[in-house]
Amino acid sequence: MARLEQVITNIVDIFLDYAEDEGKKHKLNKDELKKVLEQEIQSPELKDKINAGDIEEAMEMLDKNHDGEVNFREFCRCVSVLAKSYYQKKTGRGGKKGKGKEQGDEPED
Ligand SMILES: [Ca+2]
Ligand SMILES: [Ca+2]
Repeated sequence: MARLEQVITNIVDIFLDYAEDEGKKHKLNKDELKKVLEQEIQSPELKDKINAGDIEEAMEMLDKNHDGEVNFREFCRCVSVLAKSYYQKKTGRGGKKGKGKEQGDEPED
């Protein structure tokens, strides 16, 4: 399978694996969320981004519609936050509002 396809199917499969564990089959409750964050994210930096150390705070941050659970849309947002944070770390971009170097307009990539 192509790399991006793998990523896509992984995101869906991981979500469902944990979401189907208990309660509503297509939502992560607090316990399920805790397990995903514990088992599927190892890097302390990424964990920090979503407050994975404190499940109450992580849930607060991810549960945008405040129903007490993380649905797939909310989970995708979480993955996206993590991907952006990794991207910033890797490229040094997109973090703060860019000052841009003095008139340096040459493309670098
Ligand atoms: Ca569930
Ligand atoms: Ca929710």
